[in-house]
Amino acid sequence: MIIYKKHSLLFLIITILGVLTLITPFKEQTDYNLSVLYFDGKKYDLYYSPTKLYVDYNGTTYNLLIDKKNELIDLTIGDINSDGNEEILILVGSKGSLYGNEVIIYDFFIDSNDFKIQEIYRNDISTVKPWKIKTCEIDNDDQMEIFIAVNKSTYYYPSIENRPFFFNFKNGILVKKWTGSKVRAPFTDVYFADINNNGSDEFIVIEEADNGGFVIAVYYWFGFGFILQAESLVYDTIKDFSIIHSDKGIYFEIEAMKNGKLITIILEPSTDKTKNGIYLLKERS
Ligand SMILES: [Ca+2]
Ligand SMILES: [Ca+2]
Ligand SMILES: [Ca+2]
Repeated sequence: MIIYKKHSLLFLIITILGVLTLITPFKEQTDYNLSVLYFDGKKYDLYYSPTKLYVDYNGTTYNLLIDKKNELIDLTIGDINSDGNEEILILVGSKGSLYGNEVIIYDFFIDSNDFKIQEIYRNDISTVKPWKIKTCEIDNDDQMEIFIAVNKSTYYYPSIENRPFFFNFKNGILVKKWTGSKVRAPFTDVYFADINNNGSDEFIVIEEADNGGFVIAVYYWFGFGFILQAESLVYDTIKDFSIIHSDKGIYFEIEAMKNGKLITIILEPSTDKTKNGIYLLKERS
């Protein structure tokens, strides 16, 4: 009888664990993020998860991720053809993959009061292993750039490393603007924001420091490449990075390991210089 009880207890624990494992991915599946898409000056809601991407227009759902074999790796929105409406750009890849296979661009329009989604571009870029896509405006010329982070080797740098690729969308295709083998050092993530409010986004890169650790480096576009404008001190690791827009300007909030401790730090531009003679992204005290 006791053995039976032990077995039923074990069975109960296994059942609970089983139910929990079933519940956990289900929770993630329904935990959509909300983004905003402008169309004819109006806002539409765009919902996404790794396996879902849809627009809710007047209560009707329009699915974009139709191919069930694929998952969403990353997405971005932006008016890449300068017509006043934002397009949706996505990277899709095989289920469970860190890298995308295809870049797909969708446009939206109203036809006889019907909301229509049109795929305007699709390209297999699996050979360069893309993992991040972002629209940005690096040269203030009314032609948005499309940034794609890829993971590949190059002729001069044969090791597999993250590389920054920039494109423009011209005549219905992605045209290379700048495809760097690297900026200054290997990077782990990138962001864009117009920190100095001059109409051009700065290229904000989390990169490896020379002697270990990581720095946040801010670059600006200058004609045919990027110039380093500011950098942070070196941190053991940078776990989280956010760009905060406030009345007093833009600053960064990071979660970083510093001297073995995980801390939240506010970084802001300053006129102090680092040992490299570069403006310091200073920790707010
Ligand atoms: Ca557009
Ligand atoms: Ca541009
Ligand atoms: Ca700027």
